[in-house]
This record gives sequence, C-alpha cells and structure tokens, in this order.
Amino acid sequence: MKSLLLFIACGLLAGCSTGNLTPAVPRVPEGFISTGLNDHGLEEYRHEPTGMVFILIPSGTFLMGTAEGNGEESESPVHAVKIDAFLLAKYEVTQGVWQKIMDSNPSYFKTGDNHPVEQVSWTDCDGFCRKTGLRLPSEAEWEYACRAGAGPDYIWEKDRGNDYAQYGHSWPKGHFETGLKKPNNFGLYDMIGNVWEWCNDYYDPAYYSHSPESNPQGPEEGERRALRGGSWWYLDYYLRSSYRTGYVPGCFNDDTGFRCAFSLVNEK
Ligand SMILES: [Ca+2]
Repeated sequence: MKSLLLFIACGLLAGCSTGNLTPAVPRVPEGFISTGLNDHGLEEYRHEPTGMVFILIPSGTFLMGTAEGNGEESESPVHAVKIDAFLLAKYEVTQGVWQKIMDSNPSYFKTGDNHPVEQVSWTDCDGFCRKTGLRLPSEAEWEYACRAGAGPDYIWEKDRGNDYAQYGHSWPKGHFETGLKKPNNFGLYDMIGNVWEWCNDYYDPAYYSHSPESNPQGPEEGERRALRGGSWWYLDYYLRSSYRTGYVPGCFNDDTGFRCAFSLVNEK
C-alpha cells in the first residue's frame, strides 16, 4: 500500500506543470500517430515506420528490486527510482516486423508473423532500434513498466501465471503469438515470459548498491547486457518483475527477443 500511494502521489505531481495547474500534454513525437486511450486509460500510438503500437508510460517513482531473501543478491537492496514518462512497445518485436525492417528472420521457431523474433543478439536489437529511430528500454524502465508502476514481484494473483505469461518448459511448443495472454495494468503484453527481453544497460549484479535515483541507465561499461522477464522455457522463479540476468551482447537464443522504447524528451 505504501508503494502504491507513493506511485499515485508522484503521478499526480507529474500531472501538474510548474507554476500553474495545467496538466502537461505530451507532444506527439514525429513518426507516431495517436490511436486513443487503451483500456487502462493510457494513450497509445502507432509508430508509422514499423507499424508497432506504443503505450505512453506515465512518469512516477517506484521501489525497484526485491527484499533480501526473495530472490538473488543482484535484486537488492530495494531502492526508490524515479522514471520520466516514455513510450514502450505494447508487444515484443514480432517476426513480421523484423522481416519488414531487416529483410530477414533469424528465429529458430519460424511459426508466424505475430510470434516474437528470437535468436537476435543485443547487437542485432540495437541495430534494429538505430535503423528505426527507437531504442531499448533501460532496466529501470523495464521493471517499472512490468510492475505497471507499483505492482508486486509477480504481476498475477497466486496460481494465475498461465493467464498472463507463456512460460515453463513448453518445449517443443516454444513461444506463443504475442498478445495472447492477459496484459498487465498498463496494457503491456508478454512483459513476463514468451521471450526474454534485452535492455540497454550493461549488466552489473552489484549495480543497485550505488545506482542513481533518477532514471538510472546502468553502468558505463561492462561485458554483458541486461535481460528481463523470463521466457517460454523458464519456471516461475525467473518470472518475477525484479529478476535480472545478463548475456554477452553477441549471444542469441531461441527464447531471447526484445521490445522497443522511445524517449519523450519534451514531455514534462
Ligand atoms: Ca517477454
């Protein structure tokens, strides 16, 4: 409850501009077309070059990580993090979108245009983002969006994981089409499960001991890049909002993909 109140308070503060009570209205970024509010009251946009749908994630402050004993040492200490508003893709990048932009499909499971692209390395995904004017989310943005603000480590109620995520040793089925499971409270699909999602940050298990409070971007250097969310192959433990891992940037697997983000630098 305490973290929920903190999130609501920050959201209310973020909705007021300095010196008056006029709500801030995000400027529609070039290349994006508003498609209205989603079922969770958040503005959605279609990104014209890729056709992907993005959700305007509101600014706020949340508690990142989990209490010692709930997970790995890399997930603690729990610490308050402020996130500016940004756009995040509603779905994992699909094989159809990758084919359209990159004229290839590296996926092991070539099971349809609406399935997530996989066997893409961090370097590949960064290349896709640079080509389309997008970027990878930071780890902090990813966790904030996964929790939909101040949500719990598991985004679902007890024993309801299958409603929200494709996970748990489903070989040889592999991943599902994106968007088949229930969305989280921001309207984002498959944040948990289906395929792991590359984040932009270098991965440092000790980063939380000294990370900045406002919009942390990860260490300045490192050997691995961060991955979040678990996959169709992994069990519950790895599907917590706070779980972190990292692979070398050239690594690729049949359960590793990504989703894109976009900065709203003029929105305050
Ligand atoms: Ca995912």
